[in-house]
Amino acid sequence: MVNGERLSFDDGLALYRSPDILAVGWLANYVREQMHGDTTYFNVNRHINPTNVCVAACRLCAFGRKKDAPGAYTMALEEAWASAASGYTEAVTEFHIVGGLHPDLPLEYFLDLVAGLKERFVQVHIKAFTMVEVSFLAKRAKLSIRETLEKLKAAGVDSLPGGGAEIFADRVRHIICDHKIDGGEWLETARTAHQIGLRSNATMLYGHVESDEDRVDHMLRLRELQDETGGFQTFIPLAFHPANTALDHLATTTGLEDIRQIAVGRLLLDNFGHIKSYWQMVTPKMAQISLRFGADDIDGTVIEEKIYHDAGATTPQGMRRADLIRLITEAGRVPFERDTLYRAVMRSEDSFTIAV
Ligand code: V47
Repeated sequence: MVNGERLSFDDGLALYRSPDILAVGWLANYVREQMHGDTTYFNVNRHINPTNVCVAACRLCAFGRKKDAPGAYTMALEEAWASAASGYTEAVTEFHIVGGLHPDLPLEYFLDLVAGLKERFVQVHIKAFTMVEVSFLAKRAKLSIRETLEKLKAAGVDSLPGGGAEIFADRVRHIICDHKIDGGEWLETARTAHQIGLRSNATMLYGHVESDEDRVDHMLRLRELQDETGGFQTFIPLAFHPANTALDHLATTTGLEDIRQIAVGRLLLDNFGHIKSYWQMVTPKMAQISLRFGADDIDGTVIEEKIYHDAGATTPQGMRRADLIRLITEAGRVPFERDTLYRAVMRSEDSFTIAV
C-alpha cells in the first residue's frame, strides 16, 4: 500500500473489517498527501433540478414524484434559466444539473435548457445528467447512447456528474432501484462519454442493504474502467439518507462508517485523482474530518439542494465560499478553488478567470 502496490478484493474487505480505524485512516491520508500534499479542492457551484417527476420509483429516493402526485414540479425553460441566476452573488463556475426521468419531456427540452444556459452564462461549466438520465433520454429519442451524448455535448454539456451508480450488484439494485439501468449499462454509458471526450464523476451509495463485498466489487469495477478510459475525475461516496423513502426503517450511517468509506475509497481507487467528501451528505463537520482520512475535495457552495433534503438531511442547503475555506483551513489544509476540471480559479469580487 505504502509502496504503491495495487490492492486486491480481499485487501478491500480487510480494510472494512479492521478494528483499527486510525491505521486505515493513516494509510489513506498518506496516499492523499503523496498525491495532493495539503491542497484541498472546493468549487463555487449551483445545483439545478429541472424536474422531480420520475417514472422509476426507486426505493432509495425521496425526491422523485409521479406526474400528478402532490409536490411534483417541472420547470419551464425560462424558470430554469432564471433559477440559475438566483441565490448568492458570488459568480458560480459550475451548474450541476440532475433530475427525474420525466415520461414526457423530450430530449429537445434538455438540449434547449443547456444551450440557453450556455448563452446566458458563457463562462460557466455545465456538469449535467447522470448516466441513468442519458440512457433514458436515448431510449425516448430512439438514439444510441453515443448519439445522445454527442447531441448533449454539442448543446453545451461539458461533463457528467457521478450519480445513479448506487451499488452495481444486481441483488442490491433489485431492492433499492429496481427499474434503473443495471451496473453494466451505467459503466457502458460512462465509457462512451469518456470516449467522446466528456469527463465524469463516479458515486457509490452506501449504508443501506449492501455488503462489504458489494462495496468492494463496485469500486473495483470503477477502477477497471478508469484503467481503460482515464475519464473519471472524482469518486464520491454518498451516505444513504432513509427518511421519507421506502427504506425508512433503515438506520442512517454513523460517523466512523462515513470516515472509513472515504479512506477505503482512497486506498482502492489508486487511479482516481480525487476523492470527494460531499459535505451535504455527511455534514460539514464530517467532511472536515475526512480531509485527514483520504479526501481532498469537499464539493461546493451548492446553494439549493433538494435530493437529500427531501430525504431528511439536516445540513444547510448551501454554504458560502468563505464557509468552505474556513472548514478547510481549520483542518490544517490549504484551500484551492477549482473549476470542474480542477483548474485554478482566480477571483475578484463577482467575476473569475480560470488558469488554463
Ligand atoms: O444517484 C438519492 C443519491 C445521487 C438519496 O458528480 C441519495 O459531483 C442518499 O450523484 N439518500 C445524486 N443519497 C447525487 C449525486 C452527486 C452529488 C454531488 C456531487 C456529484 C458530482 C454527484 O444521490 C443519486 C443517489 O445515489 N441519492 N436519494 C437518499 N435518499
